[in-house]
Amino acid sequence: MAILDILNYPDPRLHTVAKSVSVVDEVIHRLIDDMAETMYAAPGIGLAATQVNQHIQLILIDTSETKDHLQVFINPKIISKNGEQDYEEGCLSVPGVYESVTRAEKVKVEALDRTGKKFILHAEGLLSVCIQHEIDHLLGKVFVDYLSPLKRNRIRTKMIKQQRDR
Ligand code: GNR
Ligand code: NI
Repeated sequence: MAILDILNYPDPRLHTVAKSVSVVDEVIHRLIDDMAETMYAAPGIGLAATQVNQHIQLILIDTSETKDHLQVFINPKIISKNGEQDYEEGCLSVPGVYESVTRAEKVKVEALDRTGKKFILHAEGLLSVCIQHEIDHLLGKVFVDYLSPLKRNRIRTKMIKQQRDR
């Protein structure tokens, strides 16, 4: 396994739209293993392939306390959503920034698991927030895109300075 580099905002590659996965083969399995190691090491509760510069529809999530409930979503699609919730979000690609974002309260998601089998999941609370945050990455969207242009520009400047001074 290997720890992969995570793209940092405002890297333009974070705005790439991911392609769907046609076959769940050993190449995908290798990427899943490396992304899992990367996510747990960060540490984060989710990771989208976009963040490690792999532009395919693959996301990993583990919102468990014990960090032993890895959930893999290939070609995830939100088939229904309802309600609203505000959550203070963070992102491994925007380190040190936490801002409130309004999203759906509950989502119903259809995806393939790591064996290529289709499943449907009903999520609410943090898991629902995380699924929506990760699917946004696959669409080339980062949570700061929901903030005002003023806030977003302040974050952009802060990130550029942070990366320059590292
Ligand atoms: O680790 C993460 N924590 C988090 C907290 C609130 C809302 C969303 C997230 S996802 C984030 C990991 C990440 O950047 N995934 O793309
Ligand atoms: Ni993120």
